[in-house]
Amino acid sequence: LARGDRARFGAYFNGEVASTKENVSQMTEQTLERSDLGVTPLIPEEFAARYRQAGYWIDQTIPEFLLDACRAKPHFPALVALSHAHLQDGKPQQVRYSYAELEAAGRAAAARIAAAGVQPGDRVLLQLGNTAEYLIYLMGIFWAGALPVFCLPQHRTSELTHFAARADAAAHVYSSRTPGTDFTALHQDVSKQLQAEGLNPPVGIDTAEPLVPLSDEQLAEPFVPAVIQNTDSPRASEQVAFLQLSGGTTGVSKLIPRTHAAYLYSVRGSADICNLTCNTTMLVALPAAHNFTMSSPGILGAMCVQAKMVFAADPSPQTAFALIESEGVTFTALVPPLAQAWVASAEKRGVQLPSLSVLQVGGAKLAATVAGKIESVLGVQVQQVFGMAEGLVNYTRAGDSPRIRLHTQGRPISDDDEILIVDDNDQPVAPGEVGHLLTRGPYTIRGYYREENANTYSFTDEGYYRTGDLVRLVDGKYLEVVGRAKDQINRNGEKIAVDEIEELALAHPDVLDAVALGLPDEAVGERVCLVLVPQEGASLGQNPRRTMHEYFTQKKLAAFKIPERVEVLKELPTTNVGKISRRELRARLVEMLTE
Ligand code: OOB
Repeated sequence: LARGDRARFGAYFNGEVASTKENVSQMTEQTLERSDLGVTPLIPEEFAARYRQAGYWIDQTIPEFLLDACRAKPHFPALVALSHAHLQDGKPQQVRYSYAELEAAGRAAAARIAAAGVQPGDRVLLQLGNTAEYLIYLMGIFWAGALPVFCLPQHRTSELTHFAARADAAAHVYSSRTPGTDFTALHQDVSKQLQAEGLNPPVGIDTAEPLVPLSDEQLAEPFVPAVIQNTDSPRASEQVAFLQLSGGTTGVSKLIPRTHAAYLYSVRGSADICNLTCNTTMLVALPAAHNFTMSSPGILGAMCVQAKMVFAADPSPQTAFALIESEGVTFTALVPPLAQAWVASAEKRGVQLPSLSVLQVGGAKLAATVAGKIESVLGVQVQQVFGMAEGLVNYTRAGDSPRIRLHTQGRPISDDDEILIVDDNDQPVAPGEVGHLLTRGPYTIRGYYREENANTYSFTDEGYYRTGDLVRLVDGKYLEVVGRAKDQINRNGEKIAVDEIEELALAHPDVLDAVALGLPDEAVGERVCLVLVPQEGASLGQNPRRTMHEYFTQKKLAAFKIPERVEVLKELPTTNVGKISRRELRARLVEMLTE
């Protein structure tokens, strides 16, 4: 099937499997075979029925949600952000949109995306910073009936080629005015790479080119967002809406298929827990593409209640404090290292942020001491958020005691979020003991997109997701994250799979063995450190860090993943069963660093 046909026929992008009524109903009525999970990660019907019954899953798609959001209070302020399509003295200009204006811009973006050849059901790589175009094109992609794939602005050819190939992307949305990187060249490089692999390159859509505004007549016409024309499919709201990126532990990030109904349930639940209203002014300081920023409660949570969103071009205290003051920001979210930087800056400069009432912190473990300082120095209430792009999100609540607020990472959104804390043999640990967190629930996925192998070990037979986090239960329902069992580095809340770095390092001709580790760091939480054993007789030069930096840059890897510290050893420490001991290695390096 051609790309367009496949999209039209396949409820879950696999026309081959899902194109007949029998197949679709079979798929929804029983647990899928493992082999199908990679392509069609469905929730078994008995669970789906329960989630509908409980009112969690309502029959609304994200495109419908977005349209309703714009029309509920059309004259309310929706967005303040820099625009790459509106310049002032050659620089991005600050623009303001009401909800009605946002609808008009989103519809113009949808028209542009459709005119570029994107069809309902197609996947579109969205790769923008926190600009007005981010939200406008996000809406445009949904309203064109397509599925966004949330890339980060830092991603380079290595990552983008993988996502484009895996998702069979029809378009790549970027801005040629993003400072510091030539995105037109990046787009061309990705296209060239895909063509070399015999794949169709995505069409490029440059958001720095101004949109053609719709005429008053066009705006007055009834507008119905495009949908996949698939009469055989089950509820549109229970189909996949977009692909989010996983942090990954094995190789390059996996794609996370999130469905409309399940995702919107988490959005409504989050907006409710966080007490968002149309009087909220939310500062969007973290990268917009993150699941945290998108839905916890984030951009979609703000839209859910017609709050005002203010996009910060960067999350530095300088930029953010000025916006908080000028726009009267009441609510925002950060990762722990940034929260710490805000506290330090506010302390030093004697800054007060009187309008701000809640600072959410998540994406990595927040130290209780820092949590306390956020409250005492910034004069705001801290809200811890422990979530994952695969689903489950936990929050501390406004009424929680300081002990809970400062020392735990909260409790789940839903009463139907199932939590298991188990030992290495999947046996439940005693209450209060540390164990592996497994979870299943109304908005947690049952499998990654087209990852049959990974799905067999990332999910249990009962459909629980193995989070890779080590947690313990506090007061019977709160979770405290105490560590991590997965091989991942958490740098500024960005997740890096050690595997991806090690595999690339091993491909270097002078490298015999390689281990990537996260080393604790004040400024970013953890830094990527690479320990290398050179091939016999080979050397990695006078400055191995520089050698490897050049090598990884040449491999076109996102800069945040490139090791910031490289150590060369003659051999790696091993455990008594002969495996490389990461623990021992980490201890040795920490010791070296503090010497
Ligand atoms: C969020 O999502 P991801 O997919 O980038 O990363 C998920 C992982 C978790 O499994 C955990 O290892 C870590 O990030 N994490 C935390 C944490 N929040 C996330 N570890 C300790 N304490 C926390 N508060 O990071 C994400 C998604 C939605 C909302 C918030 C964060």
